[in-house]
Amino acid sequence: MTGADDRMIQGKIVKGIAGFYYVHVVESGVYECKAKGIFRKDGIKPLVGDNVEIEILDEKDMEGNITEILPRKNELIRPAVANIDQALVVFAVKEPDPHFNLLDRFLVMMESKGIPAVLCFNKADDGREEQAEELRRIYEGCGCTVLFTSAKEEKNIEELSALLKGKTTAIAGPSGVGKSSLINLLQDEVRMETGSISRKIARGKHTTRHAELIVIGDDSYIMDTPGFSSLYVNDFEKEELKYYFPEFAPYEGKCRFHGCDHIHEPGCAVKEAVEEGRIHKIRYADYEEMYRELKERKRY
Ligand SMILES: Nc1nc2c(ncn2[C@@H]2O[C@H](COP(=O)(O)OP(=O)(O)O)[C@@H](O)[C@H]2O)c(=O)[nH]1
Ligand SMILES: [Mg+2]
Ligand SMILES: [Zn+2]
Repeated sequence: MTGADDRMIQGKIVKGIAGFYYVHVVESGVYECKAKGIFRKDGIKPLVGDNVEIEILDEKDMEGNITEILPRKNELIRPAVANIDQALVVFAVKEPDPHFNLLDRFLVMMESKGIPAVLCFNKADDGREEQAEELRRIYEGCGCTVLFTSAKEEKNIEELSALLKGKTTAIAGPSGVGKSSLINLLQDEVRMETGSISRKIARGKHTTRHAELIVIGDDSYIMDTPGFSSLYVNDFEKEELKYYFPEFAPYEGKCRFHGCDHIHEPGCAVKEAVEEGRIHKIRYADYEEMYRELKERKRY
């Protein structure tokens, strides 16, 4: 088979439907591919997010066949997706007011899985500076980048785009906070830069029922999925929880009792910091609630 090698190219699976995989190749677009023989050969099923090698079968119709799945950096089960670099956690400054407990669960989940998070408060429209400032205070020690955007007024969209550049990002957050609006704006930036969108992707209208990566730049992808919307913190021990609150770190080892869980132990440096306003009381209250949940779980 002469010339077969130069028909092999690399891309990323952005969508999988009914036995077809849609593979995005930088500068070329999206190829509709089968994965003939891959399962038999490697014993694994391709996932959205997989970096793959494809053999082009028809350049004009953009059809190909996946011949190799490249090693995975990580793999999430729900939603089923591979190679997530970071999470973008989106809440609104108001309308709806942020649900702090849910927000903190997202952050804890990402921390516990070692996935870096960017926290984005959308709907930071003109006139909402005070609410935004309060949120900045609550989350200043949370260990992730905090960004304020307004999809409506197109504020800080370039900054957001810069944080997502070259990465595969899972977007998480409750409905109504503006996730789809932000994604649309990010896609507009791609359209303006490249003057085109991938035709195979453009065909269907977006549904968020399946894991699907949306191309927002040459090597930048974002995944919108409701699979992240309800969360139980349950796959670690209660003693571990404190390590997922980065603002507690400066006080670790300073409590009277070794192995203090910062709940009701006397002489607790974390509780003292909460009382003095060095750790925000909202973050601590959510810590307490999650801790109790993890403790209750033990009884069953
Ligand atoms: N005031 C304001 N409204 C916004 C903003 N972004 C989105 N919205 C509105 O909020 C509603 C929900 O937006 P949508 O993008 O569908 O949210 P999703 O459910 O998180 O995907 C829509 O009516 C949007 O027009 C914003 O920055 N400011
Ligand atoms: Mg949406
Ligand atoms: Zn303590």
